[in-house]
Amino acid sequence: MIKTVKTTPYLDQKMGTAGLRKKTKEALKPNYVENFLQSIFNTIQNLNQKSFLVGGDGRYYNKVIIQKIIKIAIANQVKKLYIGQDGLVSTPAGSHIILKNKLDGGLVLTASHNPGGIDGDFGIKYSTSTGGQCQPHESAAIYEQTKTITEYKIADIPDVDLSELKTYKFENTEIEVIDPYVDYIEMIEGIFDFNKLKELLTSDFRFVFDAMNGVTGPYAQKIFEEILGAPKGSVHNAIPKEDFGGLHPDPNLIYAKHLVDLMYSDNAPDFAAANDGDGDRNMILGNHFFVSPSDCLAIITDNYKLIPAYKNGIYGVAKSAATSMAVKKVADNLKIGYYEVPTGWKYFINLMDSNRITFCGEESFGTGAAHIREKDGIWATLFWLSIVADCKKSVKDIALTHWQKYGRNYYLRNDYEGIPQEIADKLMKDLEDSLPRLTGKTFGDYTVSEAYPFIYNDPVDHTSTKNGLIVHFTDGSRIVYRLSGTGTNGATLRTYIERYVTDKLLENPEEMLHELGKISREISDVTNRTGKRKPDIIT
Ligand code: VG1
Ligand code: CO
Repeated sequence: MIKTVKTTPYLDQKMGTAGLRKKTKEALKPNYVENFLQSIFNTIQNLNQKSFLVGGDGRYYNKVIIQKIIKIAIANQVKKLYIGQDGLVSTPAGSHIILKNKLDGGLVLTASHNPGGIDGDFGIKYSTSTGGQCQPHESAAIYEQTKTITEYKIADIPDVDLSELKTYKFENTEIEVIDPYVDYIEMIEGIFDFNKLKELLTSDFRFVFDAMNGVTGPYAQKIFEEILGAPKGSVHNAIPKEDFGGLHPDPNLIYAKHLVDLMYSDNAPDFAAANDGDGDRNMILGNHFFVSPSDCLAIITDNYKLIPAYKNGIYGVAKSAATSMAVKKVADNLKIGYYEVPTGWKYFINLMDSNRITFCGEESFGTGAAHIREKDGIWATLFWLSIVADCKKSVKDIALTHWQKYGRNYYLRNDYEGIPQEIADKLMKDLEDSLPRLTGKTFGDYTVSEAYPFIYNDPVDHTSTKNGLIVHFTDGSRIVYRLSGTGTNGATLRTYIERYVTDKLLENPEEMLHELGKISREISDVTNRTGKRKPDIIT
């Protein structure tokens, strides 16, 4: 019943910012997924005592991969798999299930905000018992396995039915099909004041949640419509689809344009939120208003007292280096700890586990807290609704009041996509080498105060990680450069640009950052090297 299959390594199975992420067609190659899974199991001791969560965002090919996971886990004598019904589990719910049941880890099958389908992307996020994705040294060990693998083990059994909540036993492995919603909902109900939220959502307040045909649809319908009483149909694109209904399930101004258009129309609702494919990202919109993710983190932090779970105080707050400095102003004012980490949620985990932070966020539409070890789109939505319910102001007025108190960090991310890897690597290397010569240099109205590669020393395990190059200007403006670790098509250069002002609070960010955008190109020499005169995507 257990077979050992000979295989040869693929040499491209290094995990990026959030797990393994590739074109779906890569995953379809013979033994591609099998190699990766066996490589993970090869790095774990005593598998017969280990239990894992399995599920995903419902994208194309997940169902096939889940059956492979089951069979390879059985052959490797894993003690138990908890599998979300129909193969579904959101990234935040998965984190909670691992923590609640004290599991040894989990495999969440998602390429997150990347498109799905045969021509889209697939991905595997591998989490450990922390409830969050594995640390860099763990992914490095797995990568070593993938480079030398010669065989994998697989059980020869028929596919397991995942449509019913049932428990199976094969050899020494138990397979339990679990409800992927109930535990998460119970947990989230313990954080917020659901009575207050219900009052808001059953009033004439007009609310839309867009699940972008990803996995949060059923979670959102249960929470916002069934429990909190929002009108039926408030959750849009609510049914998880293998190709996300053709949507690019990335909740930003470009890929959620349909929602943005609605919120900027004459008939705009009061509030809208969108989530990405696996439910960890969020975008918050008000009537004719967009909340930038960096501001989202700052405003949430400033309002922590409104939420029952945090009213007695919070530990510090952390952001990725690329995220704007807005939250630092709040942290300084509240006199709480403040940390800056490399891009990727895994860097927040040690800070949460050591009670250094409660909230954290990234500019890439990620906000979250220490209730789990992943970012959480529904949590962010409920937090914003709680702020609205309490201060009875529009989303726009909430942001404006915040900027009047703290000033505004105008912020944009410019992405240059599909650059040949060697060109991108050379650009970054040359840019890094040029940083010492930048200090004191003037570009138009802006003078560089310091420029350096961002190096992070984790306060818990003291390993240094290099991620991104930072250029500071004397007026508080910043430009951060880094290469994406989630792209599946050549390299993507991300340029993060911000400018701090205390007046001119309601201007157009593209206008406010126009000159700095040009300076960012001058410094990186991107146009010369790639032929690109402007970014492919601005968010
Ligand atoms: C991007 C974002 C990063 C985020 C990561 C995973 O990574 O910039 O902030 O943590 O995606 O997001 P990169 O390396 O392409 O810049 V998701 O929603 O996978 O979990
Ligand atoms: Co995601």
